[in-house]
Amino acid sequence: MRSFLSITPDADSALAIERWSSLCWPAVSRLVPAQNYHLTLVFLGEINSEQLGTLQEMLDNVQHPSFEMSLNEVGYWPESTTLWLAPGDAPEALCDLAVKCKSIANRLGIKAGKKRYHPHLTLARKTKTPPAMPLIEADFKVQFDSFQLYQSLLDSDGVRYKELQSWALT
Ligand code: 2AM
Repeated sequence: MRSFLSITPDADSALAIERWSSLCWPAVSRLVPAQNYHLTLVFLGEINSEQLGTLQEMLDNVQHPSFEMSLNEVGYWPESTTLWLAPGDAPEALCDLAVKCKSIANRLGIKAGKKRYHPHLTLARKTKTPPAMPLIEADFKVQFDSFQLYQSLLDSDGVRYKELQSWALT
């Protein structure tokens, strides 16, 4: 099962971001829909059912505070042709949570990669040309009170993320 841990904006924030994104990039055909918005904490890749059970038990013991974050920076990675929205200043609480999740993944034998953590919400993938920078500035203040384990599924409509479990940030 292909899976990842992430934080997810609440429905109102996600819709506001989606409205803004479709106003800024009306010509981009591959804009990610609001229901797929998330910021990955750690990408786990393929995990088996035994790893899944242990992972869930370990995550049950995570104690972490909730936090607010401003999503106010837009960028484009040419290598992955990804247009993204990110916190200009990532809160320590987010980075610490990502470290905790990565360390749990490592303890499970999942190689979570050595790349520097760049928290981001993907707005579009596989854009043919780099989209123009937005005319409307981004500044979305979002409160994160939980984090989630998702399964990534590929069906005829494209990629779909199924929430398997959510844990409260308190
Ligand atoms: P992305 O949004 O920049 O593509 C599910 O695929 C999530 O895990 C996405 O947010 C994706 O980031 C992230 N991710 C991180 N490493 C990945 C990898 N090696 N393969 C696929 N997705 C990865």
